[in-house]
Amino acid sequence: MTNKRVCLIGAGPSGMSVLYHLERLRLEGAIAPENLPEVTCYEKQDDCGGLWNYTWRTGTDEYGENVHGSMYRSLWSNGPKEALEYPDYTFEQHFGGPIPSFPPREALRDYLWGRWNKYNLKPMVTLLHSVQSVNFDPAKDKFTVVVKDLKQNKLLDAKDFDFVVNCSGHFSTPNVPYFKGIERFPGRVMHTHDLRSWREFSGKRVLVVGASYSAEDSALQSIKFGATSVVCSYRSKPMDFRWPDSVSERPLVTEVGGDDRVGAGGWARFSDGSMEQIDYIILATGYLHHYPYLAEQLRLRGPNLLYPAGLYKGTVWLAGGNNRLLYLGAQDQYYTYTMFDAQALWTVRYLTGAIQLPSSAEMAADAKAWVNRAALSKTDQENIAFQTDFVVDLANQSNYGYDLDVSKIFYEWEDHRAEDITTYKDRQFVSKFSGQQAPPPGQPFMKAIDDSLEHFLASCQGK
Ligand code: FAD
Ligand code: NA7
Repeated sequence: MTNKRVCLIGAGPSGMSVLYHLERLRLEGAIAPENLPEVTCYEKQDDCGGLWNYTWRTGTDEYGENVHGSMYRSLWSNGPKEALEYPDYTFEQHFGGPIPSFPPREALRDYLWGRWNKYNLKPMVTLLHSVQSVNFDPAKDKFTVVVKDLKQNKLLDAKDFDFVVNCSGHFSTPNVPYFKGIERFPGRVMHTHDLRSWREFSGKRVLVVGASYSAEDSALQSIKFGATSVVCSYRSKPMDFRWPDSVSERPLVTEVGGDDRVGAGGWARFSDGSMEQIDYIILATGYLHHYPYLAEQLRLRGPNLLYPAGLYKGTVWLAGGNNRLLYLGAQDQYYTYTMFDAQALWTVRYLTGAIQLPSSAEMAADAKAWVNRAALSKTDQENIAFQTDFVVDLANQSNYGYDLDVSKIFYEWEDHRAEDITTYKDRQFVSKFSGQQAPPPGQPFMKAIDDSLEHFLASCQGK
């Protein structure tokens, strides 16, 4: 009997956690050789890191692939680092001392790499290879995967796999709604996926559509970089933070327009009948589950939810009944790195035969119970409690070895956000795993411009 062959798609935090646990357990001798799967990890970018790799590119890349990156310059963590910290690799271990609770993107990327380098994972990833199609062949009882070598601009011969583990992320294909008149709007219209710098908003009046994390950050970053005003337009409910005076909220935009003459501005009308003069439109309207390379019957669809339907343990794709396609990180996210990590260890245990699946009926019932509970979960507190239970359940099932419940940190973080949305990233938390109290940041978030790791570390040491 040959060992199971696994196709792992994507080397962001989720995919790398799969490689991490597999290698860790292999080195610990915890997997019998006959149960050790043969994993091929394809990553279309030129490095591991997923969304945490910054790119200046937008649209398509040099190989004609859709640009994966949705992160912009000046991105500081939106949750406290203590809520995403790996218990077996703390920030203190990585940086050799305490750092503030809300690091910039480069610092978080550096931290991820520190953990991956423990097991020298990068050589296990086939970079610059984009998965083009995944089909399940019932006759062979295998997935057939076609991959493109981007550097050679060449489709490789199809390969057969027993399992596919999809870790391609779901904050990369923008959800772009239409608003009446938008094709005649005289200013720039962009989705947050394509945002790279905030400097162009200096001196401008900005409309932000959306009422979630990207909308919040767009409003604050625009103001931070000199926008004169920001109007946020919500579909369901306002964010309702204590905004600076230059930020306001309106119900849904119904029409936009303006004057085509050079230099003339635009306007937006809202469902309450009010109007605002605006120069730029930022669509902070979220992302689509979009897996065009997966065969129709294997594709997860739908909105960004805490528990997408049809996934046992939020992970095993139930439709079709072969249970050998897995999705990691497909959830809406409070927990991030540790949630992916618990999911990854669960996946590794399943791939190596340590976890056995129950019957199809039991799996469907289990998934449905989570879906039903998620539907009843409305407030931030309920959502955090829901995801905590989800993560802890995965961790318990996979014998993770640490209690990943950091709900108290999340509740406190929500309180800080409600107190003052402009200062919550200046607050400090205590690490559950190192016991370390974070120091205050070198500069408050609303004043910090240089987002480089070098500057961040220097400013920590200056404290
Ligand atoms: P991703 O990071 O998206 O990685 C997926 C990988 O799959 C990519 O490397 C991609 O190139 C690859 N891939 C995709 N398709 C293919 C293909 N066909 N073939 C081969 N490879 C493919 N989380 C936080 O914890 N804190 C934050 O502050 C935070 N800020 C965020 C800000 C923004 C603007 C966004 C969009 C997200 C943010 N997140 C944040 C959440 C983020 O989703 C997770 O932190 C994390 O990156 C998800 O990891 P992942 O591996 O599941 O997906
Ligand atoms: P989210 O959290 O999925 O939020 C999307 C927002 O966009 C949400 O407020 C939606 O309103 C709104 N939306 C979606 N479609 C429309 C239309 N048609 N009209 C108006 N508003 C709309 O995405 P984010 O980008 O904020 O965050 C994703 C990740 O990136 C997150 O993990 C962060 O860490 C960064 P709704 O409330 O559903 O009515």
